[in-house]
Amino acid sequence: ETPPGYAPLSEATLPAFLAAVPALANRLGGTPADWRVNEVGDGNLNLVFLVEGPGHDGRTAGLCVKQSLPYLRLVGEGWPLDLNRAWFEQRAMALHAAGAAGRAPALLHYDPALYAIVMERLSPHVILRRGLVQGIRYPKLAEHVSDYLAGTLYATSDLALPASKKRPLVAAFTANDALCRLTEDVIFTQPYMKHPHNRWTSPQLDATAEAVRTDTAWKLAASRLKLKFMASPEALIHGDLHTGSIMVTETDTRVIDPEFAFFGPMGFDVGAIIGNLLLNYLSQDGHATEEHPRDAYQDWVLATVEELWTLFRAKFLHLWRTSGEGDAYPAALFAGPEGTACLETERRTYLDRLFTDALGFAGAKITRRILGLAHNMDLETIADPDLRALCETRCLALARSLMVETGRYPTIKSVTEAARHVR
Ligand code: ADP
Ligand code: SR1
Ligand code: MG
Ligand code: MG
Ligand code: MG
Repeated sequence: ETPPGYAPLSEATLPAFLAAVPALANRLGGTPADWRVNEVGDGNLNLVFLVEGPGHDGRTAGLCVKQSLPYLRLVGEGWPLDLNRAWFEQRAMALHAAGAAGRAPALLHYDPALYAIVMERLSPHVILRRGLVQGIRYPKLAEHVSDYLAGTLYATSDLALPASKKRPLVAAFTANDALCRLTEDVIFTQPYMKHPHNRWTSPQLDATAEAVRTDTAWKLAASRLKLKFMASPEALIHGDLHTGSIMVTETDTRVIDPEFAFFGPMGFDVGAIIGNLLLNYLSQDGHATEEHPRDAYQDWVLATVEELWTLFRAKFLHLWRTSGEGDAYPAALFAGPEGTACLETERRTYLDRLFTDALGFAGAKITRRILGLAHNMDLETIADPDLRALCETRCLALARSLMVETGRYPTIKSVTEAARHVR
């Protein structure tokens, strides 16, 4: 049963919906009969339409419309899912807009009855994961993603926001319960047990999947990370920042799809992107051919991981030193040279802890893509199952080490070195 006023949009009904909002119709130009609509959703959850109109002054104009379905698209109507995820997505887009500073599509309109978001259409951007699988370099990626991460996470944390402003936001996003539970189940729980949602490359990884289920140290690490995910309202996190949630050109980078947003641990976002890049690195051996070796490309992927963390750390520290009205570290307690020095040491310790969190979450994000419900095209498009299983085995070895032996990785360089040598 869906609420009154809700119905899934279609390519046929979308023009009337847009025509009823003058600012959108005006942006597209011409009349509804001139608008071309395509449903392009390739994610796991929602409908996404791209619309193109004649625009003005001979320049075509586009829009993107994203609508919740009352179920999980990946599985079908048998798995109902809260429509309200669209509300959380548009609220997160609005709250992140200043911190993201142009690194996300502009939010143009929200229809609460249809659970439909209208946003800027990104063009000629492609999904980062697709570009990485093809071996395309994005020179600005680390700079742009670190801008987004530092900007959005710092601005919504207790370092920047007074508690009286943050607490109501934490309360509002606590209601994104359905999507938080989905993450808790499919990332932190199901890959470590027998569960009908799970799948893996079989029979090659049958013994590995079985071994994970009896690996107490790994299950404990996953559960510690789950607790951290559930009980650390540090900042408004994106909540699903994998390489399928980033759209790129050679010069531009935009983060899409924050429907899993809630106040959670910052390391979950940082770890999501690092984990997805490490997974891509290890998948490249499955895509290399004699004519198209991937070694130099693999170097670029790991250099990007290093640059991303290094820039994120520096940008977050800079924001903390230079701005913020948060209540967490009252300035009055840290006056004078001794206070300044002690606060600076505290900032570095904080970033070290965030790094450790991120590595654990990176491992969990890798593991779920190999043993859980939703897999990644980086590995899925390796046609030879033996070769795919070899890449996946390396991914799992690295993932386990990041989760269980996190203390072995004091620097990002130690992580990329481990990725290079994992067998
Ligand atoms: P889901 O929540 O179902 O994963 P996404 O928000 O990831 O949906 O969008 C699915 C796809 O729609 C993306 O992979 C991308 O191809 C396309 N898309 C999403 N937002 C935009 C946009 N603003 N401009 C252009 N294409 C977009
Ligand atoms: C049912 S699991 C679907 C996955 O797709 C989303 O993008 C999230 O990553 C979620 O875990
Ligand atoms: Mg998506
Ligand atoms: Mg999504
Ligand atoms: Mg190599």
